[in-house]
Amino acid sequence: MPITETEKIWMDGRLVPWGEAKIHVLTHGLHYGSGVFEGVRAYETDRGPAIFRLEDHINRLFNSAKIFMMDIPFTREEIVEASKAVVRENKLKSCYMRPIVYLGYGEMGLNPLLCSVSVAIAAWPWGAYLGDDGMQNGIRLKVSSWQRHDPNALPPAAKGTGMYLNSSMAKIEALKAGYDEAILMSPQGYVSECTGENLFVIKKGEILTPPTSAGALEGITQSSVTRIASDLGYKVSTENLLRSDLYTADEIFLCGTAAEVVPVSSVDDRVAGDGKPGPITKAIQATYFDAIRGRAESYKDWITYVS
Ligand code: PPE
Repeated sequence: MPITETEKIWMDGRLVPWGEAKIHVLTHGLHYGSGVFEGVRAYETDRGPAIFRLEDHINRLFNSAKIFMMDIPFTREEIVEASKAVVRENKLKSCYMRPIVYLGYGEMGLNPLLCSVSVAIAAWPWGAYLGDDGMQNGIRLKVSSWQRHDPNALPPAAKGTGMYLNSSMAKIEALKAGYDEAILMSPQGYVSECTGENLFVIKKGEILTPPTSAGALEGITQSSVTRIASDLGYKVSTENLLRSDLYTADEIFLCGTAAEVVPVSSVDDRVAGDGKPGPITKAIQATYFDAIRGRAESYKDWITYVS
């Protein structure tokens, strides 16, 4: 999806013009994928723009950095304030935000402990990640021939930049085969997640989602959906799922910050339910859209106004 340029990007403590937010080609993070990042969204509310679950994203960013032993040279509060400033200073009503922590220029080689740690936060307007049609009518998924990495190869709880080559391989395969998105399985044979989204399966009114031990990121949207679904009266469980569970589900949807909540119409050409977004998916989607825009009183604790 193309990026729409905005005015300023926060880099290591100051706002710089978009075109000047540059790094050296010998930056460690470019060579070894040694970075961690977040995807965050801000939405227009009746009290101005608000960032959805900002503190949770920044906490996960710090956890990701801790896993890879990167010392972020700013406090959580400073990163939270910088995130708000990026939305405010770019006068954005709604946007996608990309905080990234990466090992910088100056050291080469596989010992990352000597490297400098840099932080940047960019924001730009971004539409429906998997398309407006997919959001309305559902998308077609394919189980990938690429596996999600084993938790002892790369930790799924960390959102590491280099880890995403795995997702990109699966995405390429799915798109080339004419599908919209891929599902990755764990090396143990359980359903993990999609390339940039968590997955939910609905069977006989019960809502199921795979655990981190199956290679899934601890999704913030996944946790929002879990709370929303429970509040709507559904039973939600984190459970290992088999490939066949995808084929016999009544409803399937995926979720993530970029993607939001997206219905699935089929998996490997096995139609989910009647192929149209199901009633539980639609109810969760509608509540999620209210929550992110600050329209649901019970989820106001999830939003941070930028001014
Ligand atoms: N799994 C993966 C692998 C993943 O990348 C994401 C977010 C999720 C699950 C959902 O997590 P959460 O956003 O906390 O609900 N993917 C981000 C990046 C997408 C991209 O780079 O493109 C995102 O949604 O911002």
